[in-house]
Formats: sequence, C-alpha cells, structure tokens
Amino acid sequence: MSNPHAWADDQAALFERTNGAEGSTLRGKPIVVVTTTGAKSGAPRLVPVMRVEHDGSYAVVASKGGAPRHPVWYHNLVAHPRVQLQDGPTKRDYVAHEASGAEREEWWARAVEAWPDYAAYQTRTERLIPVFVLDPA
Ligand code: F42
Repeated sequence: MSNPHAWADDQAALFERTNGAEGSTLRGKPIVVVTTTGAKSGAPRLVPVMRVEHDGSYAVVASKGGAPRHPVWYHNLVAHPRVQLQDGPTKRDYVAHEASGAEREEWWARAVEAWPDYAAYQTRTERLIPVFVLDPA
C-alpha cells in the first residue's frame, strides 16, 4: 500500500468492472463509488469513499486520511454538485451540498459510526473535515 492513489484507483476500477460485487469493502466496511466531474478537465473522476447512508441520502467525507489539504475531488464536488453514486449494483444521480452546523454534526456522527477512523483523521489535521450530503436528484 505504498501508493494510496493507485490503491483507490484500483478499488474503484474493480468495483466498476464487477458492478459493485467486488472491491466493495475496506477492512470489512462497505464503500460506495462517487463519479465526480473534474473541476478543470470536465472528465469523470471515480472516487471510492466509505458508505454513510441514511433515508436514501449519503454523506461523503473528504477526510483523505487526515491529510493537511482537501482531496482534489472536494473541488470537483463544489464546482459540479451533480454526481452519480454507486452503492453495490445500484447507481443513481445525486446532488451534493457541503453540510455545516447542526446538519454536519448529525452526519458526522453517522459517519464516525460507519467508519470510526474518521474521528482519528480529524485529530491529525487543522482543517475541519468537510462533509457533503448527497440527496437523490
Ligand atoms: N478518501 C476520503 O477522503 N474519504 C473516504 O471516506 C475514503 C474512503 C476510501 C475507501 C476506499 C478507497 O479505496 C479509498 C478511499 N478514500 C477515501 C480515498 C479516496 O478515494 C481518494 O483517493 C482520496 O480522497 C484522495 O483524493 P484526491 O482527489 O485528492 O486524489 C488525487 C490524488 C487524485 O487522484 N487526483 C487526480 C489525479 O489524476 O491526480 C485528479 C483528479 C481530478 O479530479 N482532477 C481535476 C479535474 O478537473 O479533472 C483537476 C484537479 C485540479 O484542480 O488540478
């Protein structure tokens, strides 16, 4: 796992190729794959993230393992909020917004429940880890 980019790309590719049947977990926890649109390129960019779902909406946590800077895809989501999300075999269109205040707190709690390491990532970085909420389009 010396190259985390290749690892995420490989996981997204395997997940796509098998229609969500393989590559669908990380350390036993489910992931989803979000297709963003590149802020500069306009090209589709596949991003695997942990699965945080509630009532048909999803949170997407821009943690990048607690890195000092936001992941590149953060800017893609801001520039192009309309995305696709694949959860297992099901792919649908969603509209993303960055949550703040009470909404963020609520989804952050769900996110940490789904993937407890998010709490540790937050202690590693000065930035407040962004949480996007994806509602069905
Ligand atoms: N990352 C998270 O942040 N949160 C998660 O919950 C999460 C879970 C997860 C589960 C499985 C897995 O395999 C990976 C997981 N990751 C998670 C890692 C995640 O998939 C990303 O790899 C990570 O967040 C880093 O995202 P990044 O966008 O910073 O990746 C960089 C290295 C990257 O690949 N960049 C692209 C590249 O080609 O180098 C750029 C792609 C892009 O969008 N380019 C823009 C464009 O317009 O096309 C332009 C960008 C610009 O402004 O220059």
